[in-house]
Amino acid sequence: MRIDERGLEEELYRRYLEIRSPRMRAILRVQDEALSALRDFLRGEGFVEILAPIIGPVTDPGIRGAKQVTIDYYGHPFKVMSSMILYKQMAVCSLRKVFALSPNVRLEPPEALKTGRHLAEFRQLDLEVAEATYHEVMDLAERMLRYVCARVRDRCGEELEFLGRDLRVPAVPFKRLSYREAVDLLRGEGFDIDYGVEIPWDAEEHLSAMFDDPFFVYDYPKTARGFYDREDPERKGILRDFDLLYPEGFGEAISGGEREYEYERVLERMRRTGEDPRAYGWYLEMLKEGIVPSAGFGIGIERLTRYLCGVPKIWEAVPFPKVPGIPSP
Ligand code: ASN
Repeated sequence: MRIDERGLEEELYRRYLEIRSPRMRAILRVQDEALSALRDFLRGEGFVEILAPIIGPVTDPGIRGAKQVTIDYYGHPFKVMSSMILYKQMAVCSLRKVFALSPNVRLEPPEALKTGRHLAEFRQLDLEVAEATYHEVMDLAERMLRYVCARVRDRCGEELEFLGRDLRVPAVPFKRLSYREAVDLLRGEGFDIDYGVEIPWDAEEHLSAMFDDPFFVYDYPKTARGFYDREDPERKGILRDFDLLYPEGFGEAISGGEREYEYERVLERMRRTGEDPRAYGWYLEMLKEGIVPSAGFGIGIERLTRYLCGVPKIWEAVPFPKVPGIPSP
């Protein structure tokens, strides 16, 4: 390891000392306002907040190369939630519009440290809407983000000034690029990306830096995402899903989509993504009973804080960051 890398590791390990700094105080005040704004906005839209499980027999497998954490639960291998997607699909059968703010653990490869936007432990606000389309939840996401930016700008003027952040309140609707359009744009910028693969981190950052306001990328290819994102019945191989990207190089903010909800289709998708259906006993049982079609998304809280505050690295937006590869407290 090079000296500067060791220096960074040391610094990241000791980030907890930052909690008393005026800078971290300002960041946490902005985050507090953002959390209140998210909750107020969603309650105003008729959502009910639920509390998500933290462990379970299976968790979200669609985590793009990150590893799940397994614990011993009375002799049964249990997973720490990488997202509560499987549970929110069930919760909407009862409450129609739900959200939950919960911690997720994803052991990203140590190289993910370089992106400055990956944490191994983070918090996500997950929401789900019964019988919605992916374009409807994109409408919701843009109104929500605009509301949060406006509230923070309005109520955290002092903090933003201290942080040197000139936060824009984005106009809606946000731009919507199909995955194909996004890949073409990146190819035009010299990135060698094959259609059908996930957009790599560096390319995504570049794409994000090409815009001044948040924007969507939708219709990802089937090969790039988890089994629960719904494949368009009329356009084989294309998912009715999306990401929202922050501008200015901040990168991915949200990912979401419509869900597969029919037992047979889910089994088929699981086979293709290499999931063992036997591990998903309770989930498949519920699908067999019948669940409502739904759409939803998750927004990473630390990334939102980072964007609102305009700080370069994700760990600067977290009081006790767990950064890939660093065993910090
Ligand atoms: N929360 C995301 C969603 O709703 C899934 C994820 O985090 N992988 O689609």
